[in-house]
Amino acid sequence: MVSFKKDNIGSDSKQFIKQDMYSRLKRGLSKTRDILNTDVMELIQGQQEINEDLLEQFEDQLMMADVGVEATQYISAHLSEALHDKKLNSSEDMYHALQSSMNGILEKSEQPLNVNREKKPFVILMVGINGAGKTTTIGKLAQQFKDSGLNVMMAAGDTFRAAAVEQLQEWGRRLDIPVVSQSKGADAASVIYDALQSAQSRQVDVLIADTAGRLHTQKNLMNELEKIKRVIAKLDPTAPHETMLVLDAGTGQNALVQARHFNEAIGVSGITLTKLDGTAKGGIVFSIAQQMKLPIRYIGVGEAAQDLRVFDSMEFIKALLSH
Ligand SMILES: Nc1nc2c(ncn2[C@@H]2O[C@H](COP(=O)(O)OP(=O)(O)OP(=O)(O)O)[C@@H](O)[C@H]2O)c(=O)[nH]1
Ligand SMILES: [Mg+2]
Repeated sequence: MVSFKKDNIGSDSKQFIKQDMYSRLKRGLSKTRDILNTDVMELIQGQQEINEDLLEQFEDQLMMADVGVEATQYISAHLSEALHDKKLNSSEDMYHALQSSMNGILEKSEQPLNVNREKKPFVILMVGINGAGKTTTIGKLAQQFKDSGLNVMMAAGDTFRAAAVEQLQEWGRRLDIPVVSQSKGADAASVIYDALQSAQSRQVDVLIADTAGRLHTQKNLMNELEKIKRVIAKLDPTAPHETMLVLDAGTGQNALVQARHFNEAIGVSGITLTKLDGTAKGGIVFSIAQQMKLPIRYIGVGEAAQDLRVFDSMEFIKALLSH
C-alpha cells in the first residue's frame, strides 16, 4: 500500500502546504457555505437564543444546499435532541453538535483509495455521465500518483467523443505518461485490453482507463461497460481494482440517481465528486454518503491537480462550517 505524502520536506513547509491546501478547500466550498449561511456563528449571532425556530431555519438551509431529506432529518434530529437535553447553550455548543452529526453521516464514506503495489498494474476504470469530469480527474490523479513515485499509464477508452483521445494525450504529454489509444470509433474494450497487456508487460504500477460519458439510462452503453470489465478480467481476474464513478456535484440530487444506476448496472467501488467549487449544491456529499454507503475517494474543488483532494470527513465539515 502506498500513502501519498511527501516526506522529504521540512515540517514548516509541510505546515504551510497543509494550510494552503486547506484554504483552497475552503475557497472551493464557498458557494455551498454561502447557501448554508454557516458561518454557523453568524446564523446564531442574529438570534437571541438557540431554539426550535432557529433549528427549523437551519433545516431549510440544509435542504437548499442539497443535503437531501434523509440526511437533513438525521442532522435535525440530532440537534433537536441536543436542544431538548439543554446541551445547546452557546454558539460553540451548536457548532460542535452540528459537526458531530455531520460527521456521523460522512465518516463511514471516508475510505481513501489505496493503490496496491503488488498489482502490476492496479487498474482504475473511470465511469460516469457526459461532462462529469472523468478525463480531467484522470489527469489530476495521474499527476498525483506520479508525484508520489508511481509508474502510471493511461488508456484512452473514450473512443466515442471527438477529441476525447487528444484530451487524454495532452495530459500524457504534459505529465510524460504513456497513453494507449486507437482511432476514434474503435472498440473501447479492445483499447483497454491492449493497454492492460502493455501495462502488464512493462510492470506499470497504475493503469487508469478513461471511458466515454454515458447516461445511466442508456442500456446498450451500460452493457459496454460490463463488457469492458469482462475483457479486463480475462487478463487479470482481480481487475479492475477500482471502478470509480465520477459525479458532478452541480447535478445535485440527480447525482444520487446516477450513483444508484451505475452501481446496480456495473458495481461501483468508489466515488469522486467533482466541481464542488462551482456549485452551491455541495450538500450532495451528505446525500451520497448516507444513501449509497460507498467510499467517497476524492472531491474536486477546482481546476488544478492539487484541487483533487482525498476525501477527509472532518476536514470537509470544518471547511464547510468555516469555524
Ligand atoms: N471547476 C472545476 N471544473 C472541473 C472539475 N473537474 C472537472 N472540471 C471541468 O469540467 C469539464 C468537463 O470535464 P471532463 O474531464 O472533460 O469531463 P468528462 O467526464 O471526461 O466528459 P466526457 O468525456 O464528455 O464524458 C472540464 O472543463 C473540466 O475542466 C472540478 O473539480 N472543478
Ligand atoms: Mg472525458
